[in-house]
Amino acid sequence: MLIKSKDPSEPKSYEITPESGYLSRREWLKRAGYLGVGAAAFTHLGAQAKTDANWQAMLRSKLASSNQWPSSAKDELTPYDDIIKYNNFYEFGTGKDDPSRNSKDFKVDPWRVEIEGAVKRPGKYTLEDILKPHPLEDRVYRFRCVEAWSMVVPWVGFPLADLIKRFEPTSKAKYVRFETLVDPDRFPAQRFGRSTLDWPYVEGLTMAEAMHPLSLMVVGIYGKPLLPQNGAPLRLMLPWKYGFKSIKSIVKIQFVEQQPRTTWQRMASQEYGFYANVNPQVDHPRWSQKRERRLPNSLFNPNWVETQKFNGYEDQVASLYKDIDLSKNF
Ligand SMILES: Nc1nc2c(c(=O)[nH]1)N[C@H]1C(S)=C(S)[C@@H](COP(=O)(O)O)O[C@H]1N2
Ligand SMILES: [Mo]
Repeated sequence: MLIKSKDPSEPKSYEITPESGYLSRREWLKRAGYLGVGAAAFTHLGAQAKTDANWQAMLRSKLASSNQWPSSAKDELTPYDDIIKYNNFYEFGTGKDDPSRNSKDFKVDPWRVEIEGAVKRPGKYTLEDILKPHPLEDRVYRFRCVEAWSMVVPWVGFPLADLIKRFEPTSKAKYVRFETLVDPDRFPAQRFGRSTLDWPYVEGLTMAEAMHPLSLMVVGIYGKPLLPQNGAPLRLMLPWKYGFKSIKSIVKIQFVEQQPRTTWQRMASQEYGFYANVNPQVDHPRWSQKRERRLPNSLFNPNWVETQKFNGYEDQVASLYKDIDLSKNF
């Protein structure tokens, strides 16, 4: 990934307490009775909705009943304005401010999510089909880009595992492969062919990673519907992995036997691996991963914080990797 010279208009610095806000959030959800979505998780897909008309209203009413997070969260939240103006989304351009500038006219509809491969319920689903049975959860996660900047974001979404279970993967499903929309009318950078990335943007997870309770399918930020620059209408959030794994604007989910080849592996496999777990002990070939610039920050106050192994989620995810060498499988 390109590291651009510092933009003096970057947001200003502030203090932050480096400790997980996620656990206190879980605690809060438990107390509020939001956890244990078991029944919804196993709801089968009903008759597929025929129009795109209802999903936005459905999303707004679901957001209205989430939209809260504990004031006791240990990490100070990154302001909304920074989250929606400092982005990586190469379909809109490679600059950090390209996604917010070039997505103003982006229309989500029509949108379909295609489910393929080793599942009992493949098909093309509307956003209404996708959203319907899932209660939304607010989750404050740290988010760490491989370029060594980070944010703390109150995402709104639902567990990826709950969505996956509805499609009934078979025993042949070893990995999950995701694709972003390809549409040069909606994504300006795709009009220039393959000059920046090879479209579609592709990401992948092992089945165990995809089913992990931290893996979130995101539909909102700060209680508001996801904006195009952040990956509307559906994007992943995998807080223990570098940001590029959290693919935006998903239109395809495939269940496959072989490890998928991902976009950044294809671009530079010596720099970006399949796993991409946040790891201060394994430097990027071109820069250190020991610390990160927490947004908001500035040229004069970069607001460095120590990078934590698995971005601070080691207790929850380390068991997924007990049998692999993390310096080889970076
Ligand atoms: N389709 C797509 N998904 C993507 C990207 C992209 O360029 N295209 N960039 C990735 C990278 S490098 C990061 S750091 C995050 C940025 O998410 P944010 O802009 O919401 O902070 O999105 C990830 N998902
Ligand atoms: Mo990134």
